[in-house]
Amino acid sequence: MSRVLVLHGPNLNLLGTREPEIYGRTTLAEIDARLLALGAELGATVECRQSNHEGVLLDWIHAARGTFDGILINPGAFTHTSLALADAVAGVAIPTVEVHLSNVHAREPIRQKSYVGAKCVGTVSGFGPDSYALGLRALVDHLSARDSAGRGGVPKP
Ligand code: CA2
Repeated sequence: MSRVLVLHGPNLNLLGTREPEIYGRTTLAEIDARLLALGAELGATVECRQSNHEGVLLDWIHAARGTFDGILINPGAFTHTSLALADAVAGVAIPTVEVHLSNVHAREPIRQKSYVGAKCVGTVSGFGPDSYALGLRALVDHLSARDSAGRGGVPKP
């Protein structure tokens, strides 16, 4: 059973309450509940946390070593600014999938650069709350493919 840590970055606690035209009406609590249910379906344990503080997110990523097999992260605006988060993801070497509610590639040029995404297995962007569900499926699939390759199975390309 894979253990997945879900991290939500700054301002995502406001989801469903402000700017619904960009970020929709689904609350963070609803996204978390959906991820917990999907995790159970996929045979993964899921723990969700949100912080507005870069250092707290860094500490959680560091402490994930030995406790979590994978990380699903929406780094919020830190996506586009934080070399520190990118270094942490690379440093702990825990497979990480980046997700975004909006299609960051269709937005302002500054949002089209992701420092964190460059250190991730992959990114899902633009599907609203479904980005998280798709990202969780991809992460769990990646972890089980990696495990079976470790046991002598055929690795995915
Ligand atoms: O599309 C995403 O998921 C983002 O990570 C959301 C970030 C943004 O800075 C990234 O470029 C893309 C912003 C999250 C702010 O969330 C709010 C939710 C409701 C009201 C205000 C902000």
